[in-house]
Amino acid sequence: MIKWFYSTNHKDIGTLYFLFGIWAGMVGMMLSMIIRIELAQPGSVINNDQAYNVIVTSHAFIMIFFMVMPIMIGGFGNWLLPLMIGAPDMAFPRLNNMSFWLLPPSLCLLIMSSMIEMGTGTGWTVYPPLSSNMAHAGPSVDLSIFSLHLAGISSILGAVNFITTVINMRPEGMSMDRTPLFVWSVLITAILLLLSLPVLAGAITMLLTDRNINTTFFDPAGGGDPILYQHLFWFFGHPEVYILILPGFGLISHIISQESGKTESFGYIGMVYAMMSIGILGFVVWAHHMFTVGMDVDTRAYFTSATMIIAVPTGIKIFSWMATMHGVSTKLTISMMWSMGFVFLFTLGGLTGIVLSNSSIDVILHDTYYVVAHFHYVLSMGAVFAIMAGFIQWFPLFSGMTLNPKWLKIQFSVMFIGVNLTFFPQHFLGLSGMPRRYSDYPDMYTSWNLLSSIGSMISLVSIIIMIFIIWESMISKRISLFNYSMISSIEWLQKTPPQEHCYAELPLMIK
Ligand code: HAS
Ligand code: CU
Repeated sequence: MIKWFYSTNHKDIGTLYFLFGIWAGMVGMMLSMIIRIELAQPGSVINNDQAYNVIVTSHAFIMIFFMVMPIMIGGFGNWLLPLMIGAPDMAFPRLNNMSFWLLPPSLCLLIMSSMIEMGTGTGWTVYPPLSSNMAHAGPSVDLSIFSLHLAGISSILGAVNFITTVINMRPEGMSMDRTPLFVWSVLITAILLLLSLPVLAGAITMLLTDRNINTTFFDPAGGGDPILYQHLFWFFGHPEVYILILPGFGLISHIISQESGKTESFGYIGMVYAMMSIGILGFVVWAHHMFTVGMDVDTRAYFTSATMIIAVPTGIKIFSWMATMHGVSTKLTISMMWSMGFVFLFTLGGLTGIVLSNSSIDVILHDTYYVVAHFHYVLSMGAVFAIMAGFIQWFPLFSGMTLNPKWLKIQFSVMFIGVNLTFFPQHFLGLSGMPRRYSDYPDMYTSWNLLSSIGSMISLVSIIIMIFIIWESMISKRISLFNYSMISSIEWLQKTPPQEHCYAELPLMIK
């Protein structure tokens, strides 16, 4: 156990990322349950609007930076990428260890920021003047900024490591056009991280000096401009949403082609070019988050058109996945159920994104629950479904054990119902004008909010079932056949009596 702390092995570090991400995911989920309890009916439960905003902010930060990114890039990336290119490890193993260990202190800073004084109630966008020292006096926002600094350094170092690994450590004969799609997806994600995070770092550092040493980058009183912050934030923020989904695209491609009994995804080269186009286009559409700041009509027309063009490469991906599934008669496995759920619900979320990209419509829908519904369809049902699919697909590799397939099917059904019941009604709330980031609402919004809260309880139950399924696989000692095939594990099995096949030794034997 203790060796994991200083291990430089990509599998150990991948496992650390998984444990960290799962823990953060549970914290993030608890925060979301507080949100849904507050919004289950009109009136107040928390009785403190600043506290409500702090919870919303922490929920977003934890889910984005401490759940999805660590699991997808840190967990799956570290575990699978070196194996897929046949490399013995990552290019810089000790840097890899450092990338991980920057995250716990970063999470500590974030949690501390919510526990002291007034907390950070700014939303994950941290817009000034709300985040400036007038509306948010005290050290909370400063701690959140430091938290982002650390998480940002962690991601930049990780990105450098992945890019170097993919470029330098492929075997002879594996040209880039033969490199697996998941490896491509992580490479493109890493480039996006490397180009976008420094811009966020700049923006929040300018905010830090505005708050503490009287600069006025974002303060008109000294010649600054708060809109500048929004441009800098979204120049990072939009590529960030593709950072959250691209590794998921990679995982889904592998699962669909594997479970369809095909050697490769339909349209492999098209898939690579689609991911590259999404990555490049992701940098030129940022102002679709700012249609309400008073842009001139030409700029709005440009950002609307540029944004819509992303539907083309994304559509190529959706239809290629469907073509890969086409014409096969195989058993519907659990990871395939999650993958099909992903393709269906991600498309739904993508289509509402196209609706929002129309600037004249967005002026109406901006900051309403329609936006919340959109991004939870692409994240809670896109990114999270991809994580569930990948976790179930590769659990035997990661742990050496097997999960109970019947319970996994029940768990999938419960979660599928839960998340849709939570987020589908939010489209209606948004269309009828309910704003986001408020702790209360008029009576007319009660029904859909109650339904949404009931849905969130069902999702919570599904996550508890999942934790139980993982626990059950560990105590039941069902060693996966996958690991019998590994020489070290055969030796281990031969010299170990079956009653001692316990989970504690498994991480050691799958080296
Ligand atoms: Fe988004 C806001 C537009 C994809 C995440 N998005 C957000 C926020 C998050 C987020 C977190 O233009 C909120 C940020 C905040 O806190 O304020 N988004 C899009 C578009 C796409 C898109 C056009 N988003 C994502 C992904 C995310 C994500 C992926 C994370 C994983 N999003 C927006 C806009 C806003 C926004 C506005 C600002 C709203 C506001 O007011 O604040 C595209 O990448 C989606 C492409 C995918 C598809 C589906 C598959 C394609 C097919 C091809 C045929 C479809 C066609 C379209 C030709 C389109 C099947 C036809 C159109 C019809 C309606 C029929
Ligand atoms: Cu965007």
